[in-house]
Amino acid sequence: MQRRPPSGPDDGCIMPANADQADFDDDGFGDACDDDIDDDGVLNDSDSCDFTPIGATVQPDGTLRSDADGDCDVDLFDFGILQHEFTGPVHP
Ligand SMILES: [Ca+2]
Ligand SMILES: [Ca+2]
Ligand SMILES: [Ca+2]
Ligand SMILES: [Ca+2]
Repeated sequence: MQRRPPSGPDDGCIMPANADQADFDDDGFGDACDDDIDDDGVLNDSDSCDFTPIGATVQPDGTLRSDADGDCDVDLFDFGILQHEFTGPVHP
C-alpha cells in the first residue's frame, strides 16, 4: 500500500478507493491508503494493532504495553493477566 495525497477535501485516497472515507488518525490520508493508520510510527505491515488510540505510546509491534493478551483491546482480562504477573496466582 502506497501513501498518496488526497484528491480533494472529500476524498482521502485516490487509489485504492476509500469508499467510506474513514481516516482514523485524521491526517487527510484515508485508511485505505494510509501506511500507518493509527499514526503510531509502526507501519501497518508490522503493526499488530492498526487502531491503537491516537497518541498512545506503543511497543515495537504497534500494540499497547497494557494489552497483555495482545487482542488490541485493553480490558479486565489484561488487568487479570498483569495482576497475576505481579502477585502470582491467587490462592483462596
Ligand atoms: Ca489517515
Ligand atoms: Ca501503526
Ligand atoms: Ca498500532
Ligand atoms: Ca487485551
